[in-house]
Amino acid sequence: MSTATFDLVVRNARVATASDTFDADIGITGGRIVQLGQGLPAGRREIDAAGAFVTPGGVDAHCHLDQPMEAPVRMADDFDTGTRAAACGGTTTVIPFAAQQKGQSLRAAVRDYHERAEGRAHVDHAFHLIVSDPTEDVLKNELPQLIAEGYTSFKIYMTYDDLKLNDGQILDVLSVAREHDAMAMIHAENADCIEWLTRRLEASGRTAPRFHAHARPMLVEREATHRAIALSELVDVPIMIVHVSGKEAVEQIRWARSHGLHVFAETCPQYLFLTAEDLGIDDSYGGARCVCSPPPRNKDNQRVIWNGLADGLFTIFSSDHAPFRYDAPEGKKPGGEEVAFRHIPNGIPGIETRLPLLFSHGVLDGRITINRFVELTSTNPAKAYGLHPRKGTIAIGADADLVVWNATPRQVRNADLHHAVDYTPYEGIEVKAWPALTLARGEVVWDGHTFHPRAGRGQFLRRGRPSLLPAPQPRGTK
Ligand code: DUC
Ligand code: ZN
Ligand code: ZN
Repeated sequence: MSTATFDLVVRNARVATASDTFDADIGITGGRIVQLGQGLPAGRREIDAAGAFVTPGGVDAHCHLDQPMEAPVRMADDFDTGTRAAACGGTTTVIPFAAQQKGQSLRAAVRDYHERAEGRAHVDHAFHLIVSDPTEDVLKNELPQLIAEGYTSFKIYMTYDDLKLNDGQILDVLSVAREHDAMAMIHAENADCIEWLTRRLEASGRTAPRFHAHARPMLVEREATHRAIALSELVDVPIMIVHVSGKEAVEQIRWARSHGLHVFAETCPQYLFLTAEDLGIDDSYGGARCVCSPPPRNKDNQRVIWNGLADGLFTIFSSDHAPFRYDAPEGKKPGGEEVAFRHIPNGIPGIETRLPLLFSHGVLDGRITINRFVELTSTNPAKAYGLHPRKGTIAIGADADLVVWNATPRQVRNADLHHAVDYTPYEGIEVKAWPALTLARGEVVWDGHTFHPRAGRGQFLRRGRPSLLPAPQPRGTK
């Protein structure tokens, strides 16, 4: 009989959490961290981290996997390939979206999404809801029931014809978030301005991918961000503004915070590493690879986003992985055609590169501390969406989701990635580190060279009350 105390010990780790950095061995049993200390007794298995940084597994709280799209468009990644890529980039929990189609019940959308995930995921996962049709039944029954069942967050769109809500509908849905303690995520871009600009661009023949950025200038994001803040103030409920792209939206969020409003904010790698020039400097079609919304801006705005990551403006850093193949009739060339920008599916891949890009260019280049890195990529997403402290930290009782970092310089190459997309927008970018090991509930899923598949090993996570929400007030005190 084995005398080992633990299933696994990760030895000599330089552990970083959102608050501390310390040297420890990590004792793991039954997929959980059961002891932290120096000189721990033997485990059945031992991994020597030899002074390497060990961080909590990433929580990617904004990614799109196998989300139903209008034909012929289809996402390249399902729960198998998407979570495979996540694991190889150090992410051990993903939260994609169960999207309600107009006319569909929320419950049906959730049921359909469970079928898509069932038996396929390599890492743990939860679902945000997308509310696109807030009928009376949705507002009174379905949404409150689903929140009570652990779907404690949902996304609201202010743009996209098939998803957008008007202001009255947004107020209705935010009221449900307030009443039932859910986190409301908001995609803030002004749909009418975008449509008006798009028509004018089309009328003058300006339909190449680069005009996507002209149709969605910062002004449309600034206005919608301001309006989202005002609507949340009216209802008196916290919101999360997602994929913030630059200065004018950041200014709105700073203003809201300075007025005591609970406005959380998310940004993504594309706003640090891409600019509008990546959509093309002429009318060639290749820029379709980087068409996403809001669009990437310019270098000045990249600096504003870096500052917001460093100074606490941003709450979380997500990928907004929205995977479409470039050279494919179901991807960026719908039906095999080079189409006008209006018809290019919005979104870029990034689930595997999110952590290495921020670790290298943020932590190792001295822009943010390693503790802030952990907070942005793991702890705060877990807190914002009701998964903490099971996820998002290295602590006794937490799931043994861990990343051991190497410090080996390399270039990002799509050929090395594990998604099912035929490009990465980050091709050729230098990074100074990459996960040498990813453990998901104590199992090695990535060893720095090889992915260790076990489709279905990822569990669905029923979530609790988002702990970033302010403590509930006794009735009558507000
Ligand atoms: N924008 C979104 O809002 N979602 C998916 C991808 C994108 O570009
Ligand atoms: Zn969005
Ligand atoms: Zn998105």
